[in-house]
Amino acid sequence: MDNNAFEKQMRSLEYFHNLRLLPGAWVVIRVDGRGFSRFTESRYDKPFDLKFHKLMMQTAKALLEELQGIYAYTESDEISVLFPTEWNLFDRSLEKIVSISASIASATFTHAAQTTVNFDSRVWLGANKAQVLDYFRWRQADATRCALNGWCYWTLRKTGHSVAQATSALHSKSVGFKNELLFQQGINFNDLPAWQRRGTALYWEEYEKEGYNPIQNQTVVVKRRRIKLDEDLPMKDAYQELIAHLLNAGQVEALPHLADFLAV
Ligand SMILES: Nc1nc2c(ncn2[C@@H]2O[C@H](COP(=O)(O)OP(=O)(O)OP(=O)(O)O)[C@@H](O)[C@H]2O)c(=O)[nH]1
Ligand SMILES: [Mg+2]
Repeated sequence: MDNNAFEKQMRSLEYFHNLRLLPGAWVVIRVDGRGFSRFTESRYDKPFDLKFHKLMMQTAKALLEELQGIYAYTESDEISVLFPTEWNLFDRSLEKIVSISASIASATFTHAAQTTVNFDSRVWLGANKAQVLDYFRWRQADATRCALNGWCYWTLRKTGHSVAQATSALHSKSVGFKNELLFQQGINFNDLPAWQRRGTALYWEEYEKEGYNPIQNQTVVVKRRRIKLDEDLPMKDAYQELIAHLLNAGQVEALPHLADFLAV
């Protein structure tokens, strides 16, 4: 076999390398911390930890910036990043997108936390805007369900219940039951921080910046982009309206700048 034939044969065994995301589809990449139940157990406050939350936001910011997404949503140990239909990074190669997004997330979190972690990554494809709205509503419902379960579970554990007792006390129980359980311990679920119950969003906004043009010797106003942070997301229909607004490239009302939050 000559060198060319050998090269071709070997390349043909890179079997998945030609896979491309469907042209014209909306793309969401979701990364998720690997084994984070164990990783968070001894390192962070339960059920929620502000330090951990900030690390997740920093990771979401890196993904949004480096991959040029239009919207990122984070809850628990996962981050979803939305890309427009015309997004063409890495020629829409599935292998590249999945591996590089997992790599960006793992490296960013590891560097910021000074502890090695891994993220997995997957791709979701949406045929139209309605499916994209459903996707984010789905992840937000997951955030709410996990927050209620997490608060109940750790409230029971902190009041002397074993793993088995806490697990069985919550098994197949209704939302009403869980809310009441917390209420009996002086916790009103609806008063807990919105980022815990509804997740957090990051997206781009345009702003005007004053600059100086030395050739014309005058002050000019230039448009710049920066990432906004929304930790007080609405729910259900109102949340879908916010996403619909972003899909239509609308402007969202002023919110605190991410850098201000991370500096706290
Ligand atoms: N202590 C603490 N744990 C958190 C926080 N946010 C998320 N977690 C935990 O992260 C875990 C995420 O769950 P999963 O992604 O389903 O489980 P996993 O262990 O990461 O498993 P794989 O994703 O399948 O690798 C849950 O156990 C959460 O309790 C937090 O703020 N504090
Ligand atoms: Mg995980």
